[in-house]
Parts: sequence; structure tokens; C-alpha cells
Amino acid sequence: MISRIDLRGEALPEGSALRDLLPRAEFDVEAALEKVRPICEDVRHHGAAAVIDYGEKFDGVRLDRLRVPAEAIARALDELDPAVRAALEESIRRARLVHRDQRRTTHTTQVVPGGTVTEKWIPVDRVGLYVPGGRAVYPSSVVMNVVPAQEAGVEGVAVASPPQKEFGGLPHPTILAACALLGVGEVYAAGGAQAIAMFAYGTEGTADEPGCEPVNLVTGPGNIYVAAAKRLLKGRIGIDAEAGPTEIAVLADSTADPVHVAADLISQAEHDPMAASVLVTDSPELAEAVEAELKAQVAVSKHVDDRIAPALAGRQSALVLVTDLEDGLKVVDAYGAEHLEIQTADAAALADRVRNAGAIFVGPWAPVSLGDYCAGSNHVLPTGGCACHSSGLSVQSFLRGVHIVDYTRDALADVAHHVVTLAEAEDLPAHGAAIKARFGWKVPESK
Ligand code: HSO
Ligand code: ZN
Repeated sequence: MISRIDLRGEALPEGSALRDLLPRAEFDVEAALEKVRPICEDVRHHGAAAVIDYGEKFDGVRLDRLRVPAEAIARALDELDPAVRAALEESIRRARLVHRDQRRTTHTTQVVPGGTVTEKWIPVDRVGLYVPGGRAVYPSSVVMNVVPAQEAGVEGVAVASPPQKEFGGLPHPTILAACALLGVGEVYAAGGAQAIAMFAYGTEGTADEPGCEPVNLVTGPGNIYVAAAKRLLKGRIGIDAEAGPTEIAVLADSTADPVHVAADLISQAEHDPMAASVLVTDSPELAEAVEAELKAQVAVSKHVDDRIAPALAGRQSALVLVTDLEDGLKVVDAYGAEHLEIQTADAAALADRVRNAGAIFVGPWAPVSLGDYCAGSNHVLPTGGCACHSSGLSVQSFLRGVHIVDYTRDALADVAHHVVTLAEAEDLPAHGAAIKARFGWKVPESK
């Protein structure tokens, strides 16, 4: 049911050669671009009407309006199961604690007497948060997108989630209830590439419904078409990342509990038939025990046939055997998992040495499921190995750092000769002239 990769014995290859030995899901965003391009163009030219047409085509419901009425959002909260409400409230409370601490402060560097550079962090004006609604409905993703945006100080927060046939064309009621709990009142029943295009281009309002103002930034996970639309529209809008199928890697030794490891591998396989579950261990006994546990636990899991079994059997999942934990560390660093659990004797020390992972979960009491909902950490994380260059969603994702340059006459005069020299070295004499013009067309003597 799950393949094995045995890397014991020989010296591990370095860098990308090691990465090539490791399993990974195919997620060919490029191939989806051509499908998504006409959708985006249609939305650009025909606005809400095109979004509604594509909703009918892809989600099977014809809407007469995209904007979810305030009463529907309030009703969803009224009708929310109290236990789910309490859990979401706790999730929001913890996420706020962590994300509030990520706020940036203005910092001024005195470069020279009379010359300062101040770095100021300004939130984007308006963001569009995409919340998928296909195979699974994730109110927790509403929390993970909205909380950092709000803590960053973003004033315009809009959410889009696909219309659901069984709920009269509204997004799933739990998504709406989560929006209500977070104080988000601007919600659109729009999904897929058309939702991303709606955010990028905006739509015109009608007599009875305001349009969607274009946003500056779109965040949130989605399927391959959402990722392709983000890639296509990037530049016009900022994006967080092109989210691919979810991944869990577990680095474990013989002290790990195979029951826990198997449960955690299954937990992320539950998302998607393309999800990746990877165990990296120096203990063949643990690998055996995890494999037996996987069999036992998969048999009694809910989403076996459509997601868990294909995810575990897919070429993206594997049990990887390594000589020792040093090699294990190299393997998980080369893989750069979205989620990395460390279940070893000295988990904290090993976790401290990891360089590439979206989020790291330390020891037996910090499973990925905790992070998915209630750790306070963010669950929108880099997939597909992007952890080697990108971070998960955070307050920072919604901010722009701006340098404010403030120099006195004397401070400029003092460095003018260097600026003029560099301008001439780059054959850009007008750059130098802009300095000289301020000093009677001469380069001032430096002190
Ligand atoms: N593990 C997913 C997030 C999620 N899990 C939502 C449950 N609900 C990607 O980090
Ligand atoms: Zn999850």
C-alpha cells in the first residue's frame, strides 16, 4: 500500500540529486494555464455575469447574485453547532495570540549624522481570501487567512468560496459562520479561477448589489485551477503562493510510537488522493510497525477509497529508510515538507537543525492536526518543496516594507562624490547630474 525507498548503505547524494530520489506529487500548474486563461479573460470583460456563468458550469448552481447577503452570514452563525462555534473561537483566539506577535515595528537606522533610513510596514489596502469548497470544507482556512490579514491591519478583507448546490448557492454555512465570527461581512459565492479573476479585475455593481472592488493581494489554498489563475494574474495582484497538494513528512527513530506515526500519516492523506505522506526513519522495525498500523488504521478510516488509499499508494508517498538520523535530517531538508514532524528521542534538538520545512512539529504531543486547527500556528504553508524559499502565511504576507530616506544637505554633500562616481561607472551621467544640480553643478568636496 505504501512504497519503500531504501537509502541505507551508500553515502547520500547532495542537494538536488538527493531531492530527485524522494517522492513528490505531480502538480503541473503550467498545463492548467491554458484552461484558465479564457476564464480570466471572460471575467475581465464580462465581470459578475461571467463569474455567475462559470459557477453554473463548474459548481452546478446558477446564482442571481454573487455577494452573500448579510442575513445569510448572520443566520449561519445562529445555526452553527455550539461545539463547533466554541472550537472555532478557541482556534481564532490562539491564532490571534501568535499572529499579533508577528506585527512589525517601524525602525529607523541612523546611517550618518543627518542621514536616516526608516523602514515602515504598511498593510495592503484590500485582500481577497480564497476558501476552497470542493472535496472538503475548511472553516479553519478562513481563520488562517483572515487572522493574519486583520492583525496586519488590512482594512478591506473579502472572502470567496464556491457556491454549494445543497445550500441554495451559498458557500458552505460553516464557512459563512467562520466569517461572521471573524467580523468579515464581504463574502462572495465564487469559486475556482473565476473567483481569483473576480478579485483581480473586480466586477461592476448593479442596482441591487455592489460590485467587488479589485483587491491588491489574493491568498489562500485551492485546486490546480486556482493555482493556475494565481500564476496568470500575479503582477496585477500579489499572491501568497501556489498551493499544491498537502504533505506530511515524519522524521522518527525507534522511540516513536508507530500508532501515532501511522495516524499522522493518514491524517494528511485524508485531504487529497495526491496528498503526500512520507516517513523517514533509521529504524527498520519502526517502518515495519508503521506499515502494519497503516493497514489497520486505513481499514477503519472514513475517506479510504477516494483519498487515503490512493494518497498512500501514490508515488508521492513512501517509507524512507536511512542509515542514521544525520542522514534523516539531510533527507527531510532536501524534501522541504509542508509539515514536518520530528518524533525522535531528542526531538527539540533535531528540530532546531532543520532548515527546510513549512512548519515543524516537535515530539509526540504536537501532531500536524493540532497545527491544522488549534496550535496558534498558521496552516497555510509552502508545498512542493517551496519551503526552501518561502514561508507560510503570516502577518508579514500582508505588509509592505517601505524605506523612507531622509538626508540633510550636509549628509548628501558628504557622499555626493561616491554617488557621482558610481553613476559614471554605470554610464548614467544624468544620475550624477541630479546630485551636482544641488551644489551649483559641482561635486562638493567631501569632508
Ligand atoms: N492540513 C491542511 C490544512 C487543513 N487541515 C485544513 C484540516 N483543515 C494544509 O495545511
Ligand atoms: Zn490537514
